[in-house]
Amino acid sequence: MFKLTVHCVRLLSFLAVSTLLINCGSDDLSLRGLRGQKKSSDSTALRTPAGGTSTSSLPAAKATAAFSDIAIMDQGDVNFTTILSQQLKTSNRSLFIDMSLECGLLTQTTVKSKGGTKDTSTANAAVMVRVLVDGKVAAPGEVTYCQRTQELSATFGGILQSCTDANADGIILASECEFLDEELSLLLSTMNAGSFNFLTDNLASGVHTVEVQAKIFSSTTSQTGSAQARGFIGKGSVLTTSERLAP
Ligand SMILES: [Ca+2]
Repeated sequence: MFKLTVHCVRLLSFLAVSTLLINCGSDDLSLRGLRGQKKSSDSTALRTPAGGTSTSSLPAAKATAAFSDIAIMDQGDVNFTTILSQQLKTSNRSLFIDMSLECGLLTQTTVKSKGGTKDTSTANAAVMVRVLVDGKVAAPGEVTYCQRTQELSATFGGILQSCTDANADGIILASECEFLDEELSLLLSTMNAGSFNFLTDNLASGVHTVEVQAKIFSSTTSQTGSAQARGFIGKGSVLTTSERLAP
């Protein structure tokens, strides 16, 4: 029987001013066999540090798993923030951490142009993940789970509004006509799931803390038009296994 703790972390920062980390609490629940995972006699245990579990009471285990329903939405940047955390007691020196995450991007660009002037807008968004084991970054370091750069350019003549013979010479030139910008917009929003394997070795025997951290980066540029970029994180799961590496 696998003993799991599912904990829910929501990170809300809609206003791009500050981020608020809300721990939605943890509930112990038992799962009879994690889908796709081999059963073994090793107990699978998960404890959240916030739960105040005494590390001395943590049983030795070969694997631990955690699931989370995270919602990060931000107009600007979110620095590395812990989205999943677990502890594992092991005598092996190496930990393999398999982190799976739903990763979403929204990029929107609008260009406006008249009189043959080129206008360009760009939007760039990315979600990066890293894993800390006992506070140290596990290999291979920072990994990009999703990233997009969107650039939109246009050179328009403009929309003719009205013409007047301003200098009363009986001839109406283009310079005596009023044009409004022609406009073009493109919005892309995608969500994908991906996973990556992280590794740390040369650990001492004992209890180790694994923290998964995510970061959202976005940047935009525009001239006459406008642009926006956001990153999203959906559901995540992390499976940590303790193994003895071949020499
Ligand atoms: Ca004229």
